[in-house]
Amino acid sequence: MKRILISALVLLLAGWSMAAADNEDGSRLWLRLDNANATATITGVKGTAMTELQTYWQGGPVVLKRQKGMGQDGYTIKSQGGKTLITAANDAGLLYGAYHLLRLQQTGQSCEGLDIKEQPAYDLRILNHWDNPNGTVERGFAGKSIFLNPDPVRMKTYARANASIGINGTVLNNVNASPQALSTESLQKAKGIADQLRPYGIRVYLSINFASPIKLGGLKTADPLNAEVISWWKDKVNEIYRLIPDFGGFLVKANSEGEPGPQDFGRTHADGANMLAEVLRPHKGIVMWRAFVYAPQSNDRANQAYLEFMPLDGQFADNVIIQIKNGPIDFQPREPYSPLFTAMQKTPMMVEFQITQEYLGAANHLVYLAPMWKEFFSFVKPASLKAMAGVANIGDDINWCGHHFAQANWYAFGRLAWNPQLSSKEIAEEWLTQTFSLQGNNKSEMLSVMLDSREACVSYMMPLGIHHIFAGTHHYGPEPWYAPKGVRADWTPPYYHKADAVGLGFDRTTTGSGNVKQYPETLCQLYNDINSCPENLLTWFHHVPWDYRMKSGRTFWDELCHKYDEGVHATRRFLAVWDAMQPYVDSQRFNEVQHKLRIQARDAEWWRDACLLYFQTFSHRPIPQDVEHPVHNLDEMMQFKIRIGMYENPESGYTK
Ligand code: GCV
Repeated sequence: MKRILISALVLLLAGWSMAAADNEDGSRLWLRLDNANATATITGVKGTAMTELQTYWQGGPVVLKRQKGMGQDGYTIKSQGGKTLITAANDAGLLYGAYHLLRLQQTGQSCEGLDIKEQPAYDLRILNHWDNPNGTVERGFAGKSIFLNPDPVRMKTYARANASIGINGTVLNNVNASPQALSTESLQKAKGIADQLRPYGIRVYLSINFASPIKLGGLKTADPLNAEVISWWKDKVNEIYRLIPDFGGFLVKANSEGEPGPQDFGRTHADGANMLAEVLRPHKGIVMWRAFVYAPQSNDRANQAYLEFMPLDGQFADNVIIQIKNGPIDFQPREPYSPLFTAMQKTPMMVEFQITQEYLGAANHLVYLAPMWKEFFSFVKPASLKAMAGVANIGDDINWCGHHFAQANWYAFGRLAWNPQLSSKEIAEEWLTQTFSLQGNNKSEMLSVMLDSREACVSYMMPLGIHHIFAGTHHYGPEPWYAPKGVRADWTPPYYHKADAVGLGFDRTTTGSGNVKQYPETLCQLYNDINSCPENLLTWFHHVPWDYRMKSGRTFWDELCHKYDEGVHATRRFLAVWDAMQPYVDSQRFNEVQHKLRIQARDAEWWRDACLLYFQTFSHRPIPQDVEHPVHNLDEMMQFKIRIGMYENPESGYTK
């Protein structure tokens, strides 16, 4: 009887632990570390690095030592006489070294005989939150802002997650900044957040509204050369530093999409940025001034940032960094790099990537973004940049990012900001191993899904250089026909695809908008000639005739149909691979990811059928026989609409 009871107890416990394993909700992100049984013997600096090691490190003694000679945030890890020695020039370096060690442990790598030296590529590795004072998140697909009512437990996980991948800065609010972001009440709140993030080496920054002196300060002007305005900013900045002594600085969206800026007062971007830079200088603060500008009257939006910023090259103060989106338009699934990066020679620059998937299926599509960012770095030398920013995909959803696999993009951003030389595969493998406990073939299969996912997304949304054919405003789903009366032309897809009886695509050659001339000579020549232009950017740079012969031997129209279809088939493969993971993944995360992959596969069909049927009204050519044919007609597809704002993720995608 006793034996039976014991067995029952064992079974009960086993059952309980299986149920526990069955219930992962993703809230621990990639930090699924078990508390260590033994406490490591640690000497050296105190603080977070020590606590993390004491709590999670399962190996022998670790010594943390500050040592001059290394660059900021860099560290070495060495195995020495039965101990592991982490040295760094600053505390943050020790913390990053500690996380490196824990990562080795968590990914099952050897922690013996270590001789590691790491130095981040950039001093500033920063997240940009597009969070509004009311808690909505612009282009946020994972719930409300985590900063609305900052929960200390969540803040701690947020800080740990960031520090574990080297992120050391965060902009708390939307670049479409409310003047209220600088009110005393908001600053008190920012102070509270800064206090929670500081122990993890993370500084806070704020986006500002350039007209704050008027809207918040009651002045008549926000002219950056006006003495009263400068004095208002000085007082405000002093107030900020009294509350947050290590405050990082300002992020500014000026004279862009209706936001105020120095041009409203007859001044230049340099006048505006430099005024703020001088005010911040005594506190060692910086200005990140965005180059995301475009005007409705321009014949090519892709030209605009270059035209506005090149004349100012060399005129910015040395604590201003120009923050440039990776592509010249706006975070499309594929863009060439923004030509400003290779043109500006005398101005510190940083790249802005978008981690949140505004244009890549929101939190419904599995799209691993590292390959896209690596593609950027294959054109722009990492060393030519000062820093890296990423628009966060984080919200108060229990799993932080809406889609479990979207966490990989947050992770990849941090890892690449630390070391842009890491491969997409290395990063994906690290993340996958830590986040899911998949082994061997299962892991390889899921890795291949992650690595193929960006190209698949390009194929089912916008192959061959097509861009910006999204549904109006919320940007979820296809609407290549969207062009309501009264809406600015450059906010409508026909401005970009220019489909007509001849062909498809935007002529940006020397005889078109001239955009190719903004690139260095060799690239200019490459892109300018339709025969040498890479096919994955063909309609970005050329108006391509429907019967143009592609490298595959197919006509352009047939190739387009095949590409869309390939994208659809890829998403079905992703779903099939995931379905086979069921025995190896806890049920909650399995079901949630499966649900999203089903949406993605349906959405991919939606994209293909809507785009092909619509473009067919111009091409007048049949969809090839070996391409799956749409079951709905174009009118039916045009009637299907997703009704959401820009602050939410659609619960389901295409359901027709
Ligand atoms: C924060 C795009 C987005 C906007 C965003 C803007 C920007 O236009 O759709 O939501 O605004 O980029 O980056 O400033």
